[in-house]
Amino acid sequence: MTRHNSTAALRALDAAHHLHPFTNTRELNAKGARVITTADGVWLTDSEGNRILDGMAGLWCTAVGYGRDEIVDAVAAQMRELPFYNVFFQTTHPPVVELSGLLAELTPPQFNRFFYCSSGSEANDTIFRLVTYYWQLLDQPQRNVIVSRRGAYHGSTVAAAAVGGFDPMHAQPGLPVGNVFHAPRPGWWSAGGDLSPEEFGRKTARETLALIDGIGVNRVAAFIAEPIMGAGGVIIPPESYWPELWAGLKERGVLLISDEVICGFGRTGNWFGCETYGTEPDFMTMAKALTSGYVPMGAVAVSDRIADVLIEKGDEFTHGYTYAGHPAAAAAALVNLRILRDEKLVERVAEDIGPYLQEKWRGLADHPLVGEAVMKGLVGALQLCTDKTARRGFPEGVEVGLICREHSFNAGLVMRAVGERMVVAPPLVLSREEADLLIARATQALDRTEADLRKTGVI
Ligand code: PXG
Repeated sequence: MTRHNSTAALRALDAAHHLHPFTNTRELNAKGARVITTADGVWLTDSEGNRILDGMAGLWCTAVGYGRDEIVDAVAAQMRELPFYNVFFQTTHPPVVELSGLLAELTPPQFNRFFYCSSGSEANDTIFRLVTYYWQLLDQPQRNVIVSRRGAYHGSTVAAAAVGGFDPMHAQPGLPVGNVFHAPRPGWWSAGGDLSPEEFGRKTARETLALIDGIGVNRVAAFIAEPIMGAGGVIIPPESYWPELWAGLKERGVLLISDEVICGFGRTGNWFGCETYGTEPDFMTMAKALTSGYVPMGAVAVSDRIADVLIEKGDEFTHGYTYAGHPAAAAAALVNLRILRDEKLVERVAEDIGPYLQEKWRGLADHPLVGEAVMKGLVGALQLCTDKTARRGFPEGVEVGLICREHSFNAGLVMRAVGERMVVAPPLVLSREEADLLIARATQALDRTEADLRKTGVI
């Protein structure tokens, strides 16, 4: 067993020397970070010995759950055999070769070539460079605009942050957002007004196509979107949205980048979210559940029609990362994907644990604080509100999501707060008993949040 310093000592050292991502350091240091020490299955243990059900799969990553010795052993064996070698300068190595072959089998038929990196952000940066290079090779260099969506998260590197539609990131100086346009997102709760979700889905798709037409189709290189927006609050689009949008993109010859960093590898009940919604993207961004987060890895899936142009017309693609296709990461990905395939975890999301949790999750809509309770596959959200019929949120300054998140943690469940939405994306190995516990603990968190809000007179 690993020995640790005391929680207080770890917190003090962390506060003194560690700058955390997406964190207000002053606030964090005033209270001290939660220290997670071990994990197994869907369970985390903190430095005080508390067992917490991980409703967020790490950070949308650990599809196969924690403690899979098969992955650990494969990584250890790989590191003994070949801990590192690069894939530049006309070299390769067995794990990355095998991984590429397996990805070609598991991804939709148009994908047979893969470019590697270490994160979703790097994968998106790679795609942006590939997209503009592709149009340049086709003698259309003016096609360099990327259309994204408001509220989208596509990563934190400079290009990925610029393309994302996350306002607080754009408010920080220095992002070159010039060639990016943001379309509306299909979040019915906040923007649907009097329309039915289906009408609203179609309307949002048409607005997106109108934005593209306004920019000029001959200037638009690609449209990027997640099948289901994840970090933006688990925005599950109305069923009408993707068919309408996909038909319009195809008609206009605008490339589709499906950011599958969260939706990929079973999360929505198919291997990829684009399969759930019937689109045929030209690129897929992959990371997170590619290795279940055991070792960092990202990848870009490049469709045949793009790859054929790059290979036949292009010269050297002057782009690459030292750790592209890292042997240990590739070994982790290989075993992780085989677990997903051989244990039929994707089918399990579609046919068993997905429907089971969805039904119970939707029942949370009866709670006085919950306006909508939505879930597709194993990714869901609760919209917190003060008035369900008027779809009204909370007064300025009431951080209801953060209050609920704290109660959730204290009840032994990790839920993520996105504004007034509570989101979950548990490991795909979640059992029915654990699903029941997830619902019981989410209910407890909602009850305690409601009690707090009543005490302070907010509701
Ligand atoms: N695309 C999508 C759709 C993502 O969700 C990235 C790209 C970037 O991946 P990397 O590996 O560079 O982080 C992401 C990442 C959250 C949260 O709080 C979500 C992400 C990252 C950090 C926090 O929900 N998603």
